[in-house]
Amino acid sequence: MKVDFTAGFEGRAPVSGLGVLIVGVAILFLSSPVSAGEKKIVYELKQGDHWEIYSMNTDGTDAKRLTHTQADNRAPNWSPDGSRIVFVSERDGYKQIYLMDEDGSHQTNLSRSHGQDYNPMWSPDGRHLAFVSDRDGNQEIYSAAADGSHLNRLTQSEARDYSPNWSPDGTKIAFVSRRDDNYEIYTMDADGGHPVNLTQNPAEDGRGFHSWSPDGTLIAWGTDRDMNRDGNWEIYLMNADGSKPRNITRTKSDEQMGMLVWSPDGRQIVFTTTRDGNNEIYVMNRDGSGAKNLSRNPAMDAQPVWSPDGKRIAFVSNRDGLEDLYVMDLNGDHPQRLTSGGSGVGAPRWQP
Ligand SMILES: [Ca+2]
Ligand SMILES: [Ca+2]
Ligand SMILES: [Ca+2]
Repeated sequence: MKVDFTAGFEGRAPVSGLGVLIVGVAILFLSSPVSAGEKKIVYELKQGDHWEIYSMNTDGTDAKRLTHTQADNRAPNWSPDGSRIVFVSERDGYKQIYLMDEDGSHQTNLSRSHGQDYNPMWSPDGRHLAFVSDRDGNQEIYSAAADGSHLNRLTQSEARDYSPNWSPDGTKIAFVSRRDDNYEIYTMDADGGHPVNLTQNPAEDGRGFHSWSPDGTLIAWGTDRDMNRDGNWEIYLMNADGSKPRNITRTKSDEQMGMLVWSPDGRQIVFTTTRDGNNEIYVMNRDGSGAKNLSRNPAMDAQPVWSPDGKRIAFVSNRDGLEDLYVMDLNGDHPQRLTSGGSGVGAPRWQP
């Protein structure tokens, strides 16, 4: 009999007894210090006409509301050490980058502009944030230290520059721009130097998503460059310097693909696709082989994120009528609903 101690440990209230104590101690020894202990999921929940940010345990217990404004608070994401949460708040009348501690305390406006500031991304060391702002007239990428100091404009083009993504070693930022008249993926140094067009193709590259592999050697992205071949979007992979672009999905179905997330060990990619007639969550090996439908449900299944141990996936679905948050095993088994009662839910992020 296969027993998943980790799921049992995280998913149930503590039970007294020597056996449980021994198992608990064994788990503490078997786990890395980072993954030991109870993790949380942070997410956005729509209440009435606006969104607030909540956190809860990964079994759905102990849901806590962290923001209390009558304006939208959205897109939460954990600092790499799991102690703070960045999010986008409209409490000041326009989108601003806010930070708070894990328990919702010390909510502060980091971006402090009169433009729209959004899409905050933590640097891997947690010391900086990159984000998008239109404060200077069009979309540019900025960075700031996590205390709001050292604001730095990183891009300088009349076109849209957006979707910043730090390389895992923190030295570069990948982003999408239309500066060369169509959507391309670029990288630049973390201080904005040396922008390089990696894709150089008349198709729309990275308009939907792009993502570094955890080891920093590869970038996966969505593109329609095969429209003339079979008329649909594909996921491509290239080396981090732009060399060797290759189509790893190679499907013929007329599908929409939404989101792409690497597994923590970098061996697999989870993505969403409509290839089976409705939005489903798929996993594949990083060379595109072994593609498998995990959600297997005629309802909308979207916004997948991996647990830090790579064993489970949190996602959003309306399979029970309303949008709710779910977790399932990596093979798609044991889907469990975690939320209920909101008029919308999104942006789940697992605590590192
Ligand atoms: Ca620009
Ligand atoms: Ca292009
Ligand atoms: Ca589905």
